[in-house]
Amino acid sequence: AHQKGMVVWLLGHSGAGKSTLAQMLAHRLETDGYRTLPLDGDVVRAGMNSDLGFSDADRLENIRRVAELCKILLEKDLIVICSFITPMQSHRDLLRKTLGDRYLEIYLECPIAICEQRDVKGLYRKARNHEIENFTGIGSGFDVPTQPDLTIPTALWQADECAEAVYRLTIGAMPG
Ligand code: GGZ
Repeated sequence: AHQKGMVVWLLGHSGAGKSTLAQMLAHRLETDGYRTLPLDGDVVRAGMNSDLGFSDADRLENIRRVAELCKILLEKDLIVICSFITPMQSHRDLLRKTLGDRYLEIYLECPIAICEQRDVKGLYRKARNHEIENFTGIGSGFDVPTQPDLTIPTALWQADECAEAVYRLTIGAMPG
Protein backbone atom coordinates (compact mmCIF):
# COMPACT_ATOMS: atom_id res chain seq x y z
CA ALA A 1 0.00 0.00 0.00
CA HIS A 2 1.29 3.45 -0.72
CA GLN A 3 2.19 5.62 2.20
CA LYS A 4 1.37 9.22 2.79
CA GLY A 5 3.41 9.44 5.97
CA MET A 6 5.92 12.25 6.31
CA VAL A 7 8.14 13.61 9.03
CA VAL A 8 8.39 17.39 9.00
CA TRP A 9 11.34 18.19 11.23
CA LEU A 10 11.61 21.79 12.49
CA LEU A 11 15.00 22.63 13.96
CA GLY A 12 16.65 25.72 15.34
CA HIS A 13 17.52 27.52 18.56
CA SER A 14 15.25 27.75 21.58
CA GLY A 15 12.96 30.67 20.79
CA ALA A 16 13.35 30.45 17.00
CA GLY A 17 9.63 29.67 16.63
CA LYS A 18 9.54 25.87 16.30
CA SER A 19 6.52 25.18 18.49
CA THR A 20 4.48 28.08 17.14
CA LEU A 21 5.15 27.07 13.56
CA ALA A 22 4.42 23.41 14.34
CA GLN A 23 0.99 24.39 15.68
CA MET A 24 0.18 26.55 12.69
CA LEU A 25 1.29 23.85 10.25
CA ALA A 26 -0.71 21.16 12.07
CA HIS A 27 -3.82 23.31 12.00
CA ARG A 28 -3.46 24.05 8.30
CA LEU A 29 -2.86 20.41 7.38
CA GLU A 30 -5.74 19.19 9.56
CA THR A 31 -8.03 21.67 7.81
CA ASP A 32 -7.02 20.00 4.54
CA GLY A 33 -7.94 16.60 5.97
CA TYR A 34 -4.46 15.31 6.79
CA ARG A 35 -3.84 13.66 10.12
CA THR A 36 -0.93 15.18 12.02
CA LEU A 37 0.96 14.26 15.14
CA PRO A 38 3.12 16.88 16.83
CA LEU A 39 6.21 15.85 18.81
CA ASP A 40 7.78 18.69 20.75
CA GLY A 41 11.11 18.73 22.57
CA ASP A 42 9.78 19.90 25.93
CA VAL A 43 6.84 17.48 25.86
CA VAL A 44 8.94 14.47 24.85
CA ARG A 45 11.59 15.40 27.40
CA ALA A 46 8.96 15.73 30.14
CA GLY A 47 7.82 12.16 29.54
CA MET A 48 9.36 9.56 27.26
CA ASN A 49 12.86 11.04 27.51
CA SER A 50 12.77 12.36 31.08
CA ASP A 51 15.92 10.37 31.83
CA LEU A 52 17.92 12.54 29.41
CA GLY A 53 19.70 15.85 29.96
CA PHE A 54 21.58 18.14 27.59
CA SER A 55 25.03 16.59 27.28
CA ASP A 56 26.13 15.75 23.72
CA ALA A 57 25.42 12.07 24.37
CA ASP A 58 21.96 12.73 25.83
CA ARG A 59 20.93 15.04 23.00
CA LEU A 60 21.96 12.41 20.48
CA GLU A 61 19.98 9.76 22.39
CA ASN A 62 16.99 12.13 22.53
CA ILE A 63 17.05 12.54 18.74
CA ARG A 64 17.75 8.84 18.12
CA ARG A 65 14.70 7.72 20.12
CA VAL A 66 12.45 10.23 18.42
CA ALA A 67 13.77 9.12 15.01
CA GLU A 68 12.91 5.51 15.84
CA LEU A 69 9.47 6.54 17.06
CA CYS A 70 8.93 8.45 13.81
CA LYS A 71 9.91 5.36 11.84
CA ILE A 72 7.20 3.37 13.60
CA LEU A 73 4.63 6.15 13.14
CA LEU A 74 5.41 6.29 9.41
CA GLU A 75 3.62 2.95 9.04
CA LYS A 76 0.44 5.04 9.26
CA ASP A 77 -0.69 7.88 7.01
CA LEU A 78 0.42 10.52 9.44
CA ILE A 79 2.31 13.75 9.14
CA VAL A 80 4.57 13.79 12.18
CA ILE A 81 5.65 17.34 13.00
CA CYS A 82 8.77 17.38 15.15
CA SER A 83 10.15 20.42 16.99
CA PHE A 84 13.61 19.82 18.42
CA ILE A 85 16.70 22.02 18.53
CA THR A 86 18.65 19.22 16.84
CA PRO A 87 21.88 21.19 17.25
CA MET A 88 24.47 18.93 15.61
CA GLN A 89 24.85 18.07 11.94
CA SER A 90 25.38 14.45 13.04
CA HIS A 91 21.82 14.48 14.47
CA ARG A 92 20.38 15.53 11.11
CA ASP A 93 22.49 12.97 9.27
CA LEU A 94 21.10 10.29 11.58
CA LEU A 95 17.55 11.46 10.89
CA ARG A 96 18.03 11.34 7.14
CA LYS A 97 19.63 7.92 7.41
CA THR A 98 16.79 6.60 9.58
CA LEU A 99 13.85 8.19 7.77
CA GLY A 100 15.13 8.52 4.20
CA ASP A 101 12.94 10.41 1.76
CA ARG A 102 10.14 10.64 4.34
CA TYR A 103 12.23 13.24 6.21
CA LEU A 104 11.84 16.95 5.52
CA GLU A 105 14.40 19.12 7.26
CA ILE A 106 13.36 22.69 7.93
CA TYR A 107 15.78 25.10 9.53
CA LEU A 108 14.24 27.99 11.44
CA GLU A 109 16.99 30.52 11.10
CA CYS A 110 16.91 33.15 13.82
CA PRO A 111 19.91 35.04 15.18
CA ILE A 112 20.70 33.96 18.70
CA ALA A 113 20.65 37.64 19.79
CA ILE A 114 16.99 37.84 18.79
CA CYS A 115 16.07 34.57 20.51
CA GLU A 116 17.78 35.92 23.60
CA GLN A 117 16.01 39.27 23.33
CA ARG A 118 12.61 37.56 23.15
CA ASP A 119 13.52 35.07 25.88
CA VAL A 120 9.90 33.86 26.10
CA LYS A 121 10.66 31.34 28.85
CA GLY A 122 13.47 33.20 30.62
CA LEU A 123 15.90 30.38 29.82
CA TYR A 124 18.56 32.56 28.17
CA ARG A 125 18.71 34.76 31.26
CA LYS A 126 19.08 31.66 33.42
CA ALA A 127 21.81 30.35 31.14
CA ARG A 128 23.67 33.68 31.37
CA ASN A 129 23.36 33.48 35.16
CA HIS A 130 24.78 29.95 35.10
CA GLU A 131 21.52 28.55 36.43
CA ILE A 132 21.31 26.32 33.33
CA GLU A 133 24.36 24.53 31.97
CA ASN A 134 25.04 23.63 28.34
CA PHE A 135 22.35 25.90 26.98
CA THR A 136 22.32 25.85 23.18
CA GLY A 137 23.96 28.99 21.82
CA ILE A 138 25.55 29.90 25.14
CA GLY A 139 27.35 26.94 26.73
CA SER A 140 26.65 24.46 23.95
CA GLY A 141 27.10 24.56 20.18
CA PHE A 142 24.80 24.69 17.18
CA ASP A 143 26.00 23.68 13.71
CA VAL A 144 24.48 25.64 10.85
CA PRO A 145 22.59 22.98 8.85
CA THR A 146 24.44 22.03 5.68
CA GLN A 147 21.56 20.53 3.66
CA PRO A 148 18.15 21.63 4.93
CA ASP A 149 15.23 21.11 2.57
CA LEU A 150 14.13 24.61 3.50
CA THR A 151 15.49 27.53 5.53
CA ILE A 152 13.00 29.96 7.03
CA PRO A 153 14.22 33.31 8.38
CA THR A 154 11.77 33.52 11.28
CA ALA A 155 13.14 36.85 12.49
CA LEU A 156 12.40 38.45 9.11
CA TRP A 157 9.12 36.87 8.03
CA GLN A 158 5.69 37.06 9.60
CA ALA A 159 4.51 33.85 11.28
CA ASP A 160 1.86 33.20 8.61
CA GLU A 161 4.44 33.57 5.82
CA CYS A 162 6.67 31.04 7.59
CA ALA A 163 3.75 28.63 8.01
CA GLU A 164 2.74 29.02 4.37
CA ALA A 165 6.27 28.17 3.15
CA VAL A 166 6.48 25.04 5.31
CA TYR A 167 2.97 24.02 4.30
CA ARG A 168 3.78 24.26 0.59
CA LEU A 169 6.98 22.28 0.94
CA THR A 170 5.14 19.58 2.90
CA ILE A 171 2.29 19.27 0.41
CA GLY A 172 4.75 19.23 -2.48
CA ALA A 173 6.71 16.38 -0.91
CA MET A 174 3.67 14.17 -0.31
CA PRO A 175 3.71 11.00 -2.41
CA GLY A 176 0.77 10.19 -4.64
C1 GGZ B 1 18.79 23.76 25.21
C2 GGZ B 1 17.21 23.50 26.88
C3 GGZ B 1 18.24 23.32 27.81
C4 GGZ B 1 19.59 23.38 27.37
C5 GGZ B 1 16.36 23.17 28.85
N1 GGZ B 1 19.82 23.59 26.06
O1 GGZ B 1 12.68 26.54 24.23
P1 GGZ B 1 12.30 25.36 25.02
O2 GGZ B 1 13.20 25.19 26.29
O3 GGZ B 1 10.90 25.13 25.36
O4 GGZ B 1 12.86 24.15 24.27
C6 GGZ B 1 14.16 23.80 24.70
C7 GGZ B 1 14.14 22.36 25.00
C8 GGZ B 1 15.18 21.71 24.09
O5 GGZ B 1 14.95 20.34 23.98
P2 GGZ B 1 15.27 19.57 22.61
O6 GGZ B 1 14.86 18.17 22.86
O7 GGZ B 1 14.64 20.30 21.49
O8 GGZ B 1 16.86 19.73 22.50
S1 GGZ B 1 17.86 18.82 21.66
O9 GGZ B 1 17.34 18.71 20.27
O10 GGZ B 1 19.15 19.54 21.71
O11 GGZ B 1 17.97 17.49 22.28
C9 GGZ B 1 14.42 24.52 26.02
C10 GGZ B 1 14.68 23.43 27.02
O12 GGZ B 1 14.47 22.17 26.36
N2 GGZ B 1 16.05 23.40 27.55
N3 GGZ B 1 17.69 23.11 29.04
N4 GGZ B 1 20.61 23.23 28.22
N5 GGZ B 1 17.49 23.73 25.60
